Amino acid sequence: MKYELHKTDSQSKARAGKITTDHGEILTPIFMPVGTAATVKAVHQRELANDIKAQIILGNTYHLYLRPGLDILERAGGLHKFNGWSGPILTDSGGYQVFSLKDIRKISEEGVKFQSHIDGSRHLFTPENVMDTQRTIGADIIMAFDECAPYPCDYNYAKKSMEMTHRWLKRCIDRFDSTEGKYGYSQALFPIVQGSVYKDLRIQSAEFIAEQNREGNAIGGLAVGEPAEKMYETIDYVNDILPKDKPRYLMGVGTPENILEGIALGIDMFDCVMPTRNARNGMLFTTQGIINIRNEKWKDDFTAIDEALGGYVSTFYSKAYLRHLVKCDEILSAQIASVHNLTFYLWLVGQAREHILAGDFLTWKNAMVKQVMQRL
Ligand code: PRF
Repeated sequence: MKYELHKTDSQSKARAGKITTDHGEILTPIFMPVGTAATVKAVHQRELANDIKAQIILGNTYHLYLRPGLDILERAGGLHKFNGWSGPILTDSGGYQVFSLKDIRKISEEGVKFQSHIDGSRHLFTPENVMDTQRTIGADIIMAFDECAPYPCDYNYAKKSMEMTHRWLKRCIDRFDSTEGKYGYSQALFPIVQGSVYKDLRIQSAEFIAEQNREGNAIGGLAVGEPAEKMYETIDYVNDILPKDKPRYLMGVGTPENILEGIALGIDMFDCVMPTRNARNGMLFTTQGIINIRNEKWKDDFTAIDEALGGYVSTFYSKAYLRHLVKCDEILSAQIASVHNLTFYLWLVGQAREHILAGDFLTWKNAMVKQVMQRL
């Protein structure tokens, strides 16, 4: 994997760059659609590539390990071959997913023992076996095994948790560097900054992560319930420490506003279930603002979902028709809304990139936050 920094904005910390993987190039800043179980829910690969113009998608180690399981993924020749997405893929390590199992997991120095949410079977994730699992899944970018501390979290817990995440990172690196990809292309390992909302811990963590000198770095443990201002403040000083010549990934974020503010603070990569999950609940993000398509006011609005956005589903289908499908619980509603929301998210980061290159990012960003976050 290679990262080229094309331009840093003069009025903010926003950056435009390019990541090159063995499965293709990613122009940054970028949003990565979430494909937890080897599918971006309700979206075909052809739509992802041609309509949404996704450049990289995400998969989850936890879910893929449980189903279809490593034997099937290895026999398929890895996740790209299995699901037919031939572009870059990133897998999250399962750190975050197993911690959300709360009552059915136990954390120790060794790793995390947990019970499957599907059949209650017992499993152990360790930094070592999570590296092996991500080798088998075969993502281009794989994530270190970390603990995402809950919010709120007392200082002592946050400190112990961060220190364990650092020790786990060393174990991840040892295992990763002593193994190879199974399918003939290279993989990169990104470490994750933790430290909850405590400035001294975050600085210590960012310094430790930067020292490891991996191909890219991530910030975890944010967007877990803390106020947005706290999140921005944290990103700001962490990014001052993370190397400039490597991509920075803010995990699990967020709303269009969070993404634009994150870009302004020097983040290059984002992922979030919001565009797809909210789509399935009837919430649409558009170039003009946010729509709850279930609302009575759209019942006879025969205009396109989002004329200004362009793209097939957003201009072909009307708001009234989509509202009708949603009210009838038709599965096509989930498809249309998911493709639309993802098209919007990819458009937003693409526009951000163009404005960084053009030199007017900050004024564009401030106007765009207001425009796209208003409720219609
Ligand atoms: N760690 C990992 N994945 C994550 C997070 C984290 O802290 C978050 C936090 N927003 C989302 N996804 N491994």
